[in-house]
Amino acid sequence: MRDKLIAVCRKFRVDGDCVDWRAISNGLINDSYWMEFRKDERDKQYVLQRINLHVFKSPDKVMENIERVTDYIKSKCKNSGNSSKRSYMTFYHTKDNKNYYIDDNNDFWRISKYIQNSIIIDDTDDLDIIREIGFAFGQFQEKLSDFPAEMLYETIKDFHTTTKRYQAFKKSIEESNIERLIIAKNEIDYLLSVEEQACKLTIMAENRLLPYRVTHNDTKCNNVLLDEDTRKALCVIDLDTVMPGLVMHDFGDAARYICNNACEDSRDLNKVHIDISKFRAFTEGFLLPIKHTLTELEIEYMAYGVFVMATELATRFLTDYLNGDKYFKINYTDHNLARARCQIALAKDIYSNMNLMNKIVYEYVNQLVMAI
Ligand code: GN1
Ligand code: MG
Repeated sequence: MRDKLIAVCRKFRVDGDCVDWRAISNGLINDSYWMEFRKDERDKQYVLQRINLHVFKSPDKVMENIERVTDYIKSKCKNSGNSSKRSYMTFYHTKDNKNYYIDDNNDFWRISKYIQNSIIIDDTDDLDIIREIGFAFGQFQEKLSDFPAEMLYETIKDFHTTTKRYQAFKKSIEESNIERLIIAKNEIDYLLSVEEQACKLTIMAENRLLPYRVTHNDTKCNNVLLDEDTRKALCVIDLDTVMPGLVMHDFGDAARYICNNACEDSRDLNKVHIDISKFRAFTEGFLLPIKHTLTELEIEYMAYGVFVMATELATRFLTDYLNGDKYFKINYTDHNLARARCQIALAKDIYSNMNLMNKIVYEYVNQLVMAI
């Protein structure tokens, strides 16, 4: 493996000796590796990734989007007086000036600069870090608020079109093997029973009640790099799904992950609930950079977006379970079922906390901070 990875790095004109490497295990889609090379006694680190071609059908378009978005963010940072190279991603190019390389197996690779002294976290109880992660995603959206959305390809069609996710779910129910269908009966029944509520934002957007903005669309907290020492956010990463979407998608996806008292695939469902202190910290951070840009309906449905994203993802995990685990990487046989169960438990808890969560959103929009 090591030799293969080194050979790919060479295509991007990385030279020197490879002195260390390891697989980076987070992420359910692409394969990622940290690589270190030494040249003239200086060490340089990189992140090499193999793109999942089952998920991304036109990876060259993904890379075109990424080039445009990273260039834009870079110029925004510079114009605002932030010249730190740690606040944006840098991708390397091959000899023929492409920011990707396709090998003899038709595997699709890209390589970016490893940002020094950066860490990612998968979960945390530290409210300052949670606020910071909220701020990073809010600011990311704010930075791209005047980016021409028509310049972006739709890298995964209908990624957060919940109605389409439900169509795929229903098809998987029809085509599933009977054993899995029986095992997942309760989960299927629940998700079908909330279809209308889950699809509400998609329908509102289609009726032009909610605006499409340039959104990240995959706002798990491990897609924010933090400074190892200060724990301040440096840079938002994993830009594969940056495309037009709803602000509640980014808010909701991040909050359903970081404010869950348990991890995304927890099998201890008693532990799964939305932690209101975390939700408060996240909301404060996320809304600060963008609250002045939001419409009344966006504010009204912001917390609702957390329910929608938990439900949509539960539907996606269960669809994949019924389809025989073709989309998300799994670590054991019923992993996708466990993930779906966890997101369903979370969705139910979010639904019962909706009034309180709405109240918190309005507090931060109006900048009234009250202790609960
Ligand atoms: C996938 O690979 P990762 O962790 O960045 C998925 C997201 C899901 C997430 C669930 C392109 O993201 O939509 O929310 O898993 N990305 C894609 O953990 O489908
Ligand atoms: Mg991703």
